[in-house]
Amino acid sequence: MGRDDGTGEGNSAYGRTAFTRSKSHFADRITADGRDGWPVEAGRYRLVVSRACPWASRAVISRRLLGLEDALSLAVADPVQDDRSWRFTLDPDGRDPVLGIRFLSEAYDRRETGYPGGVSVPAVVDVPSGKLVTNDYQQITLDLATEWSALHREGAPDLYPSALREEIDEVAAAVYEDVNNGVYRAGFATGQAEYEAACAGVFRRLEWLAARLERQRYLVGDTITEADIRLFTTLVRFDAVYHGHFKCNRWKLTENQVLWAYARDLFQTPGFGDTVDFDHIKRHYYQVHTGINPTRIVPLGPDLAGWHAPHGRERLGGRPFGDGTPPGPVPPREAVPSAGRA
Ligand SMILES: N[C@@H](CCC(=O)N[C@@H](CS)C(=O)NCC(=O)O)C(=O)O
Repeated sequence: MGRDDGTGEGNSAYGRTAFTRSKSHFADRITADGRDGWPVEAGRYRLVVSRACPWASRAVISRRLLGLEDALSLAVADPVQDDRSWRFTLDPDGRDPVLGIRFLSEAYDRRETGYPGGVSVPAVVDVPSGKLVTNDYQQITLDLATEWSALHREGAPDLYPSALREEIDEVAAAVYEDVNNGVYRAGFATGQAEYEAACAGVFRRLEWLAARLERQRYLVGDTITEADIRLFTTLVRFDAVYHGHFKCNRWKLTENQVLWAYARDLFQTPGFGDTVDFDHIKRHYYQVHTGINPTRIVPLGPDLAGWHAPHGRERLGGRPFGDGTPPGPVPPREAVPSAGRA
């Protein structure tokens, strides 16, 4: 595949020294007032994701929880990129049926001719013009939660409640640095000391999170928020890819009683586990990062049956959806194939 540099980066910044993650290049926002030229509008935009990608999976979960499936359509890329990056090889004729393109890079090119940076998911594309609007993974979910409210389903939860924003931002920043991105810094370290610092940071922060979650069901307040979505997307990948492939192996998620129960609780909540494709996750990491897995062999484990075991966290109280309700079933066209389900 010729992608031996880690590739999880917008501009291939899996550098020779310390791993650094680039800022998203296209940061226009789709807003209720359309101030960047992109007003919220049902049916106008397409969310392009890989189910393998933790940053894209945040948006897939938020979209489900908020009931935006009909308003914002979804394109799922092949989990294994080629040297032209994300491609629509899962679709008939290898073309996204709505955008009519074979590679996500075509939407980037329509937005900026000769764009020299990398192509990344999540990406939101304007369907009429075929242009990329944003690949700003940090902002996309916040905007789905706040700017898209006119199109939310009835009973949609408030994933970014005004009164808790400061605390959510603070927890999310720590989770980003040490956990979401910490596993990548460990996995793509090119020196022993760099790896050890990143790996130790991952587990220090996970222990801090476990202490916090021992007495409260969710990370901030007593309902599911943006903070939980961001932690979940790393935890659900932990044993399948980060423990082995990224060498974050002090312990497995299943060995930490609190975090394992917390992750199972979310996994079993409609909108979380029903978006997860373990087949895409494993094939992407093990087959694409040939620098750290040159044989491209995908391991058979871990056993995924435990994700459905009772978690017992109801005893901590909490109201998963606050005054709202859980989302309905996954639309059949978006169901995760059985090969990827736990
Ligand atoms: N680094 C991205 C954040 C999202 C991201 O890293 N996505 C990964 C997938 S997990 C990606 O699309 N990488 C480009 C590639 O693998 O070709 C950005 O700067 O916007």
